[in-house]
Amino acid sequence: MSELLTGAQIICRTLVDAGVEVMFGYPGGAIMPFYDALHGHAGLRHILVRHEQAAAHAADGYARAGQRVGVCVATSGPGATNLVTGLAAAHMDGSPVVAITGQVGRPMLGRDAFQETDVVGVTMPVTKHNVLVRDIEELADELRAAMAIAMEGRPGPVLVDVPKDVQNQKAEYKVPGTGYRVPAKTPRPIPDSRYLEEVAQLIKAAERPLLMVGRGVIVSGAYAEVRELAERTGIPVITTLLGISAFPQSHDLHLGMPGMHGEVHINKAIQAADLIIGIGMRFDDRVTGAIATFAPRAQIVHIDIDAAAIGRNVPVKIGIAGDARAVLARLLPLVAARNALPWRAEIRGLMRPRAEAFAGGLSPELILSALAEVTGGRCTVVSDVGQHQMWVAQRYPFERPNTHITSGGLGAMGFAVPAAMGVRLARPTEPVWAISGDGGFQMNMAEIATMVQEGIEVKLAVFNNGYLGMVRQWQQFFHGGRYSNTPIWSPDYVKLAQAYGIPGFRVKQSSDVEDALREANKTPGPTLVELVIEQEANVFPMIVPGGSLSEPLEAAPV
Ligand SMILES: Cc1ncc(C[n+]2csc(CCOP(=O)(O)OP(=O)(O)O)c2C)c(N)n1
Repeated sequence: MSELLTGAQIICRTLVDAGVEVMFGYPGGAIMPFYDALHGHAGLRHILVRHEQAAAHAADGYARAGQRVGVCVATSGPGATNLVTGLAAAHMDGSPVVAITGQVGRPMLGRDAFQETDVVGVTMPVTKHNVLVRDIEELADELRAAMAIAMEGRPGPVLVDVPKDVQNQKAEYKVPGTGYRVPAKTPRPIPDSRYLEEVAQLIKAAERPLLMVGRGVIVSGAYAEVRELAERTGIPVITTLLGISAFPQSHDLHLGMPGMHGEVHINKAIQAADLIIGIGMRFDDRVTGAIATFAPRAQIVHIDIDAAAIGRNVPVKIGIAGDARAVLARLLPLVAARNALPWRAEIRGLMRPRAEAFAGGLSPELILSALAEVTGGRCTVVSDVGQHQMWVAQRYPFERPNTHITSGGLGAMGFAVPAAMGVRLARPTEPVWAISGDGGFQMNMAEIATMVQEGIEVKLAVFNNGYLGMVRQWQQFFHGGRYSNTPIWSPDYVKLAQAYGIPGFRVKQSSDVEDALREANKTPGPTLVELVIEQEANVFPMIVPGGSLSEPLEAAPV
């Protein structure tokens, strides 16, 4: 069965047929035929953002929360280049985003035409795959391939660039199955059982073993398998920044986050461990600190779907390239029950009271426990980048899978507000809180207008310390206290909320935190809470950049 459609209509049909329901975008000259085809199109909801960066982050949030492809759309030139940060964030964190960009017509390509940018060239390093579609006959298949590639293996962003004249051209729309070219898939090798046996032996023999889990566990849905492995062996579980919520925080075996802002006993445990099993994580520098001194006594087993990640940063004893859930399902029958009670007691002995950097005012501890209280833990927290992000990661009690979303790899300030819109659209019945600093919030706060126009109920919390806090902390510690360009002025956030027609609350006293968060949580529609926190509070503990996990700072250096 076939029918004659324009390229623009083919894009719409292909998206609908692939099950896409929502997309985030911004129109412009080179993508106008697509927007025309979208007009009144049943089944495709388009969210008009205020900046294309927000479209990419929102698609990313939607993809992470919904575990499906998130779609964003932009025009050529500035529209497409505005997507780049969002694509890079999705690329670093393995999120399946498909970007569709308009391009100047084919006869204009390479002529410095108005709003012509080689977006395939620009986005090459920040996408898994990208393509300029020159032939209308290939348009539907390229889009289908884009969606498959985005989801396949380690998920990631794919960009499809469509010249305006291709959008206007007519061709037969072939439904999948007629001429549909299945995208080339990398075959997933089944791990050799010899290696799995060896891993089981290492687990049996280890005296100080640790599990270190990352976002790969969330992507593959390996919660039950990780939990079974931990409970059967008594091995404590460390969750990386992106692995937070892959394992319940309150579980006896849960330790917390490692690395630059990991608790002292967690990093010391890593340094004392004789076996580390990393699952769905990358051993990136924020986790390892100085590689030369990382886990000096440990043999490392690394399980990750991305073969290129294995052995890239740390030498491994055994590397298994595969889906976390599939590998663990094959490993579990080989693993004998054991416990690690002496080791766990040793780790408990390394624990120490948290260095509380708050002389007065609102503490993040108080704010985050109040948030968990008022939401009954039934909420997804999307954090931005900076000190508040680390406080959320260290202190919010994440119990349910995949309820913590942040830009970990790229660390893109401005992520939280738009990403939270995508999360909310993927989880329309769950409270979604975007937690930002006053710096990151101001980067994409224009998206409040999108929320109002589209009725997207995101709850906004701004930790206002009057500084680009994390950079100020580094200046205090490592640059002689010279606060170069880190004091940052904010508008009156309550008035800002009013200007957008949403309720706004300002909290300065601890006694008001819970009431304000409760009110904001239960008031329908988007709401904003400004939390005025101590200006020069610091995140502790801290490993000096490039330093060893064995040498945490627990107070500002003098
Ligand atoms: C787009 C972008 N620009 C710059 C940075 C560098 N950076 C990392 S944290 C930070 C400060 C964040 O300040 P704020 O949003 O107020 O949060 P806080 O650290 O105070 O909680 C900066 C500038 C970044 N991560 N992303």
